[in-house]
Amino acid sequence: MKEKTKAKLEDNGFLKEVDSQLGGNMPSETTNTLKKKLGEEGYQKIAKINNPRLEEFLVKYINLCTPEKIFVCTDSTKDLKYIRESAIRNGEEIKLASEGHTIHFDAYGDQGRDKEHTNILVTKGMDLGESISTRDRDQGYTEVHEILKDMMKGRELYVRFFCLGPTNSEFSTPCVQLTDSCYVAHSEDLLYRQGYEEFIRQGSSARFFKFVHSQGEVDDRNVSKNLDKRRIYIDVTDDTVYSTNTQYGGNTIGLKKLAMRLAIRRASEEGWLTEHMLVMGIHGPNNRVTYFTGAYPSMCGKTSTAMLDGETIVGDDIAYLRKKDGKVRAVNVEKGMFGIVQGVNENDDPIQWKALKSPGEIIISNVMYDDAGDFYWTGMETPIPEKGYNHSGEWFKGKKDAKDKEIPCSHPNARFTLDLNILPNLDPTLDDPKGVVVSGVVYGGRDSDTCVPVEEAFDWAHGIITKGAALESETTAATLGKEGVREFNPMSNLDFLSIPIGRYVQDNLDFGQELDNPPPVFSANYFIRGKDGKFLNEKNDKKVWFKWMERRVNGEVETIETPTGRIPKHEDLVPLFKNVLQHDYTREEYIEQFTIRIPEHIAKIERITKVYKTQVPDTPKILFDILEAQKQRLLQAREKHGDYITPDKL
Ligand code: SPV
Ligand code: MN
Repeated sequence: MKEKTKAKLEDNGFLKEVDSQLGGNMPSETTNTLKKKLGEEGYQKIAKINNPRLEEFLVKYINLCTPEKIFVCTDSTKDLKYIRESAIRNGEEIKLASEGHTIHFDAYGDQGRDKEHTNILVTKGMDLGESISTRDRDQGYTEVHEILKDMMKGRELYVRFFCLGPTNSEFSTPCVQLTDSCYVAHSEDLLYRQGYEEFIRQGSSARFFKFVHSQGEVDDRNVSKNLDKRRIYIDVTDDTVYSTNTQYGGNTIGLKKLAMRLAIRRASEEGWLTEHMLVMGIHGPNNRVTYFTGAYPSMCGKTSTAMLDGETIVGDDIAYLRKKDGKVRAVNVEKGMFGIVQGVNENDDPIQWKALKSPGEIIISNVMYDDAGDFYWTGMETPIPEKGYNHSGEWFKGKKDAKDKEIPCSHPNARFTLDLNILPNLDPTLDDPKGVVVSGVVYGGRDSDTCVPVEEAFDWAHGIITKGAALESETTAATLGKEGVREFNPMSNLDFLSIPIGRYVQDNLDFGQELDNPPPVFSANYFIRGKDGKFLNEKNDKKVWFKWMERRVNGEVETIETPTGRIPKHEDLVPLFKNVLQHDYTREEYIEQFTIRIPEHIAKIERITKVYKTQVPDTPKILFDILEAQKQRLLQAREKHGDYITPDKL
């Protein structure tokens, strides 16, 4: 790969030399094509970047997709305005009553990530294991290039430059996005740092990621028509991702989950980590701010955690982690939020609520709006009109789809897209090129019957294995398919892995090496239920868990040791519940929430061991050792105290 690139660069240098020997600046074929297709202004924008590989890429896809028009977007406000206005002009977004708010719809059935048609393209000998969805590169490449042929005919192509991570930083990864969707181009403005200048800064040696997206034919509602030809192919051999016949952000916004697959691989090669993690500052006593990262599967409370009232957000979805001077440093790969709307209400999510209810640049997708231009969603806890327009077209209460399924007012995976800079709780470190020092790492899943609400691991390896690599979660509407099925989801990152799981687990273990003090690792579970099936916690109890973890990593509270880790003491939680939530936290609540459930834990260890034994051939041996040791501790504790052990017994 590197050799190839070098050869290309040399070729180009050679051509330039020949040009000059011929007595002038005879333009190459690439230059000629670009000039012809982009016009002088567009061409000059590209020429300024001066990157032959970028130019070749552009020419290749312009020639293949044959757009009618091409707009090269720099970081200028004029160019960004053009994108925003085009989204309205061509109907991909509709203005709502509130200033700056627009609504976008995806086709019915295109409201989540399409796992089935999202594949990593692999060459011979590249075995990612059976849990990662792959396709033969030659076949996938050929298929998607056939789909892309003339796909932008009659349409405008937007060429966009962004940077993953802060600019001017070790973390910076330049990206180029080609898309014929203004909604995608506009969403990326809100979600990512502008990267045109970063491309110029990094010069012709830059390693950059490339994305080609076409929404394909659209119907009269401007939604993708040919969902059967929806394909998302990640070519890890060439740092390129193709996405066709879809609009849902998780399938189309190249820099989000598509880039994440490329970055996971790159991180693995270079010894750092790309994680499905929030980054946030927890505010302790005396203005102390302690930073945590947290990995949660989609729709399991990651954004609502990052947005906790009283704390500050660095990021809510994807983080890059690097080791620096014996410490872990993290950045938010993004600078915006693609958050879930469902369930956002004034009481539980005051900051999101206010953002959604105030003027400001926000794209809302797949909710319901009415003739007055107001919009509504399930779980907003204020009255919802009986009719309006939503992702199914004209909507009325009780409307059913072709499969006789009732269509809710908003889709459960309806999203809002905003720039974090409009939020009052934005942490000042967002764009710090060095990132923040991470003092704690949290893994959380949707687990109704096993893990306590919060628990610290014994050490880095124990945390990575029992809390990260053993993570399970019940499926949600973030992906197409059945909801509520318990699935193995290591580090909440399974959907995005582009390297074998065993190697990924080993990378995480290795990451803890050479650190002065690896950050403590915790598990969080917001979804534990009691015997009657009811949730044992309120939505906002997580505020207390984070305040407790902040105290803990600063050495201010003690713990009770259980077979699975270290849990808080009741006496430390009482004042936190009182101060943060004005709640008198009783001993009974504590006992029920923090009872160690031995049979469920043993069953979990057996499930996880089986998955690794049968599906992950390159599992590090230490994973089995750590799980087995945990099982033995559980069995011993059971001998002594029975199946369900209340914390007062320990
Ligand atoms: C997720 O599903 O984890 C998201 C939204 O953050 S998506 O862009 O679909 O990945
Ligand atoms: Mn996510």
